[in-house]
Amino acid sequence: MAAETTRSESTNGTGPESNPKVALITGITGQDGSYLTEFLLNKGYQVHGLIRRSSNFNTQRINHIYIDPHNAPKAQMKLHYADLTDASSLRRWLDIISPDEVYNLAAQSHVAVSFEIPDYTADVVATGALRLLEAVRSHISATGRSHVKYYQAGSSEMFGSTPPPQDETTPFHPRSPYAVSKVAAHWYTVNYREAYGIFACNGILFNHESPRRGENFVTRKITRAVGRIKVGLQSKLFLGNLQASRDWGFAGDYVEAMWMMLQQEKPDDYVVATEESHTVEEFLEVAFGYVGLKWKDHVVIDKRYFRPTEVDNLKGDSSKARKVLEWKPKVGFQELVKMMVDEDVELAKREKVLVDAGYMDAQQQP
Ligand code: NDP
Ligand code: GDR
Repeated sequence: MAAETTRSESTNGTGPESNPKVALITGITGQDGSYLTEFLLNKGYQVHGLIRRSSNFNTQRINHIYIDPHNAPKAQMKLHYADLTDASSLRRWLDIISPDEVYNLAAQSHVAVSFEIPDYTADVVATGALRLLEAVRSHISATGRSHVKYYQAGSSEMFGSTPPPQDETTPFHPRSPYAVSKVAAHWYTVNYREAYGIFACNGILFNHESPRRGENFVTRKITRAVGRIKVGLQSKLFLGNLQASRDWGFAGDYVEAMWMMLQQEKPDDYVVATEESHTVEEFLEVAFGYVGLKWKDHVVIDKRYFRPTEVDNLKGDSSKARKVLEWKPKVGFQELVKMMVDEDVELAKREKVLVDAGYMDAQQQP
């Protein structure tokens, strides 16, 4: 991808003559950010993404849609440096970009890691959402742009130990620093809606996966291992609790629901889920079975992957989203697992070429 100066210097806040809608996305480099960007570009939006500084490029998931504004001044996706821990950067970009819709997807999103770095997780996930809401509020107050809409990436983790099925009325009982922080972000969003009349919505999304899922979430960890075991690059897969149940959908379907929430007449909160739940063990069965392997020959339980407090069973009731938004998932569980395995077998084959040519160690993962 192009040099960093290109990204931070690229914005003048003016759209092309056709006057497209303008979206601002935090967390654009993540799984959901990449699918949401593709979705909004297809709808004709101009998309601005806030990315954080990293010593390595962190834009792999959006490289395929990035056009250097030096080459194409009207490139419809632009990237800018900011951070949810830096309030001034959020307000500055809001003023420069003047978005119609703001999607707050940025997070330290790994539940287990949140037990290791709780302060940081709270700072980004809870206070970060507050900083962005406050930036939106003060931007509206200074400019009168009261039509700006805000989406908050809420999570089924907020339900924690409350038994399924979980819907918008289910009490929260969060079980990790990450989940507690998401509960705070949820209520900040409700409060800014009630106190200032901001069009702010909480999407309470259940787990959603894809071939772009981070490699240390359990689904992708499994499908990466299946690919590598299939081509002979790996033999063991170390996992924690196999009995946890999750309502797993496809990320591509879920970003559509985010957008739909912001197209309604009134702001509200919605659960987004497939309404089907499977254990990690069932995921293993389908993923290994699909390529003719037996998971029990390869999986080793490692206590280090157990969490101090676990969320045992999540299964959403998304009746409200299905009725009001007319949203429903298109990709089912089996199809999702197969899609991820197919992509990861291809990825492993490419790794194998590098290993066989002596360019990569089999233990290494690019
Ligand atoms: P990812 O972990 O894939 O992406 C997180 C994004 O946040 C990345 O772009 C990351 O940047 C960015 N980020 C992290 N810290 C900061 C920071 N301090 N300042 C600015 N940006 C930061 O998450 P997903 O795409 O899977 O999820 C999107 C959102 O939805 C998250 O808020 C997540 O908590 C929430 N969610 C996800 C669900 C799921 O199943 N995927 C379900 C429910 C909610 P970088 O690339 O540099 O790391
Ligand atoms: P989750 O996703 O915690 O639901 O959060 P994750 O894939 O990390 O865990 C799902 C379940 O699998 C069990 N598990 C393991 N998990 C990981 N990561 N690694 C392992 O080796 C392993 N072995 C077993 C876990 O204990 C857990 O029960 C995701 C994130 O995307 C959040 O940001 C989001 O809010 C929620 O989904 C909804």
